[in-house]
Amino acid sequence: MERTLVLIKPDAVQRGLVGEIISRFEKKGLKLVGLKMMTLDEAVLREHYAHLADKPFFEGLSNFMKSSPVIALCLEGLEAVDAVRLVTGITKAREADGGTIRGDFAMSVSCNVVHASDSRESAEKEVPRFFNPDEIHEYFKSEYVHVYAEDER
Ligand code: IDP
Ligand code: MG
Repeated sequence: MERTLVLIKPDAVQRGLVGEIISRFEKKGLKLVGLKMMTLDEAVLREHYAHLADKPFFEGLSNFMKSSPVIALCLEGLEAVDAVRLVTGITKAREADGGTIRGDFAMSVSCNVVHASDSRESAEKEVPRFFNPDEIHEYFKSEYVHVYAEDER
């Protein structure tokens, strides 16, 4: 099973959407294996958004991401990286499909309520960026019997 990183961003924390967002991922059938609230600093944001460091909006993005705590989630499931990105919706939230988290809860390209790893390679770097090994919990989830067919488990 694959693992991926989600950050519930400061706008969602401020707007009281944390429970709803976690619920969407749970209802999809993803397994929550890590969860914590954290306040991000400049160093982690520079690393996390290195691909955007030369963009004019980087400073604004960084200030936004530091403006309140975020909730970090590690989610596990079959092809979880792509499944979580689908549930998340596209970056420009006002154009994101209805039914996705960004499509249903956001209007902004910047304040788009969640971050989700965009590939397996990103997820493999991003999960350890936000979670120590002892903060990831391995456990049996009985629901898997119904979430997946036998040959998918
Ligand atoms: P993603 O979050 O959908 O993977 P990325 O291109 O990796 O999108 O951008 C990371 C984050 O940077 C976005 O989620 C958004 O918060 C912010 N961002 C991306 N493009 C813009 C922009 O054009 N203006 C302002 N903020 C942006
Ligand atoms: Mg991205």
